[in-house]
Amino acid sequence: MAVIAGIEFHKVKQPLKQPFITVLQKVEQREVTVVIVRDLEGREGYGECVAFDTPWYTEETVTGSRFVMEQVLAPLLIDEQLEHPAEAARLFSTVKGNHMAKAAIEMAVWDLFAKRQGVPLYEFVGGISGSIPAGVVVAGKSDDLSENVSVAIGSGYRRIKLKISPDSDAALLKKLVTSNPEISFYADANGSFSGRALKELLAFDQVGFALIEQPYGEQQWDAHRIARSNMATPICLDESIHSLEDVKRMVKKQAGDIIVLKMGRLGGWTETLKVVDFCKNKQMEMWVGGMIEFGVSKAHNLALASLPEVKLTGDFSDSNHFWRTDIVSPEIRVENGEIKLSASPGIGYELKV
Ligand code: OSB
Ligand code: MG
Repeated sequence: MAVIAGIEFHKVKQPLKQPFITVLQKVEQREVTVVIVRDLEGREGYGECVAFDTPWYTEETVTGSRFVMEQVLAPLLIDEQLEHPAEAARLFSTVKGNHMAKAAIEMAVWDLFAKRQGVPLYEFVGGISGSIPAGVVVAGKSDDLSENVSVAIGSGYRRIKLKISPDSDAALLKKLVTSNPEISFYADANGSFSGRALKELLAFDQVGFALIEQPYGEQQWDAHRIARSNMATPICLDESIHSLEDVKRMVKKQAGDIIVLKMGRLGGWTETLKVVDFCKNKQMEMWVGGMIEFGVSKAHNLALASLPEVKLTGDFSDSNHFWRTDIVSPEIRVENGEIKLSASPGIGYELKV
């Protein structure tokens, strides 16, 4: 039983080391809100809200989510006695949408509970100790692609996600994939094939990608079903999946083979664990997706990836991939293509904000 005695919000804003360019947006700087919850004994739990400045990935924004967290969600949680962190999600259930705002506060509550028990968060959620395989995203123009892929391989990554669009050069990608047979390449289209002929997507079926993520728009279940039935490459959904209900819809509509877990998009640990359970029963593969986030969100994601049901390699890059200095200590390090889970209680990283 824990009483949530205090909730604090901190703005974190940093330029990226290099602009992150996709069909959706050019991200040059990143602002997030770090959430700290406190119990009566003064213990702290940490969360991170991964909404972007403008609604280009989901409807939420940094400003809007800060308002919802401070003015709407925090009052629902403050002074409440919780037996289990999932009760935070129940307290928030009267508030529509705003998944990233909810997820951030819920993350902090889960971290707090793990710390109260004196166990690492990965253990608290049922994960396995050890290391999480690292994966990096290579975005940007095709001229730099081979060079960026070589750098990633040199840094130890064995899974590389490439951003693709109908303008990508399938022949060049195929050369890149076939010349690096030890690397698992994912493709992420971020919905950019929406409104295009199936033929344009089929050109990428021969590349040798382990999966293709979100070729069409969020709601384009039929387009995804048709693509899936015509392709050898597994279809993986990211933007389409906001809840367990969406995962059920994907299965019913036969619109995808694999899902990307993102706690912000799904609304927090509680919903995400339900999704993991459902996918496990359906024998559906999952992996944990990144949000150009800082170390707090990344540490929660590492705990999520430690679950035995999560078998595919996620977006887990080194702190210094995006940032000059991360907000956690120690920083998150990729060594020999892996990130070692921290054995310290909770998320296992100290906060530097
Ligand atoms: O589509 O997976 C995506 C970043 C922001 C928003 C959406 C996506 C991404 C990424 C970056 O691909 C992954 C990372 O942070 O490593
Ligand atoms: Mg994606």
